[in-house]
Amino acid sequence: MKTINRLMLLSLLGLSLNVSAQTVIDDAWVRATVPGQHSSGAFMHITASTDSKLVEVKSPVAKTVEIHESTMKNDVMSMQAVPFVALPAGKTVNIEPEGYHVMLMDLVGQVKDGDQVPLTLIVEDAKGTKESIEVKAQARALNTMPMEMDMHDHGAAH
Ligand SMILES: [Cu+2]
Repeated sequence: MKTINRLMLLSLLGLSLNVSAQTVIDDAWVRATVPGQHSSGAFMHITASTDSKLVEVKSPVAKTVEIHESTMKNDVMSMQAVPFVALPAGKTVNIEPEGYHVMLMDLVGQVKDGDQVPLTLIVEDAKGTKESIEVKAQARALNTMPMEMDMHDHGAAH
């Protein structure tokens, strides 16, 4: 009996050692920008096979890329940079404007509707092993006015 248990334990350990971390990215997209706009966001669904976290995102279209979390306080939406986004095993985590999102800052140029924006996601598993995932995110124009337009002073010319 003891021998069998030990063998089972060994085979279980062997199995878990052979399973490599695998993270699936679905529906990645980037908000298209208007000329002169400095920042945008990247959004996607992430499903990790083991408990992991998204620790870093890189993109050639932006000089700075941060992971942000949007929060609602007294009806005011604000956001701050966070060090990582937890990716529990088998659970799809939405990276979306209302929650965690990837902020593309200091854009090197306009992100036009239909552009394929390369993103590199760094995912770290519970053992600290880092996996680098390349994604092409499609740029999509939204019908809503970009945030920066709200800051124009329309009354100044009068
Ligand atoms: Cu943000």
